[in-house]
Amino acid sequence: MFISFEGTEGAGKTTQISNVSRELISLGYKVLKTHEPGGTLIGEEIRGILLNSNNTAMEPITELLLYNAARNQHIKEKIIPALKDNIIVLTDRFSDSTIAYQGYGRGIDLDIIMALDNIATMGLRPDITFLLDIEDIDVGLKRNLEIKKTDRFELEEIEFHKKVRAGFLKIAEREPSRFIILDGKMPLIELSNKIINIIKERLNVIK
Ligand code: T5A
Repeated sequence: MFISFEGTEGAGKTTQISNVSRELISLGYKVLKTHEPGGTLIGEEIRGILLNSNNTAMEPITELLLYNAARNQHIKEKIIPALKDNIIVLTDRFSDSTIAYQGYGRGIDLDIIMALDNIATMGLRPDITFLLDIEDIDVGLKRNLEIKKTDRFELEEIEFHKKVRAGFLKIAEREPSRFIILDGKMPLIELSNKIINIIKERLNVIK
């Protein structure tokens, strides 16, 4: 099973992936916890370029190509081999982030985004995508500020983040069978329990 977690900055994806992974491992499943951009040695180098707040001159198309380059490496080197081994893959972001950030956020034509996505992913799509949604963008940005996280995207204007959030909601609306939208402001444990129960149901382990 291939599961992605999406959302705007500081929505709680990393925290939820840790909790879910721990629970699934305790139930005897094999789990790969990974993230984008990154997840491979080459991908982590690309991540360094993408998130470096000094790279203010980066062109939107350069950014788009780098995310896709990292993703193709991630899929071939880690995700596909894990899925072939029956390992549950939990990824912190995947293609929907590119559609939301580079498409709806930066304004790159969605046809260009999807054409590149088909090349990079070879059509691979998550089985389930949890969208941790926070209506008030500031909540997530403040959470990240508190832990001193200020990369190139956290420094973007609030309007950019609002467009990204609206983009995620539009993507989710188009694919209701894949997306599960949850309130990212819910208490941590309550949110984890909800996510874990949904995954267990899909895995048919609830007796
Ligand atoms: N990007 C990425 C693109 O533009 N295009 C793409 O194609 C891709 C793949 C990646 C950046 O790249 C962009 C998007 C991103 O800007 P990143 O460092 O990987 O950057 O950062 P994010 O994925 O955005 O992750 P964040 O670190 O911003 O947030 P998370 O993982 O959503 O949040 P998390 O779990 O680290 O939590 C943040 C803080 O909030 C607290 C946590 O304890 C932590 O302190 N918290 C909660 N507090 C209260 N209640 C809850 N429910 C909480 N959940 C978490």
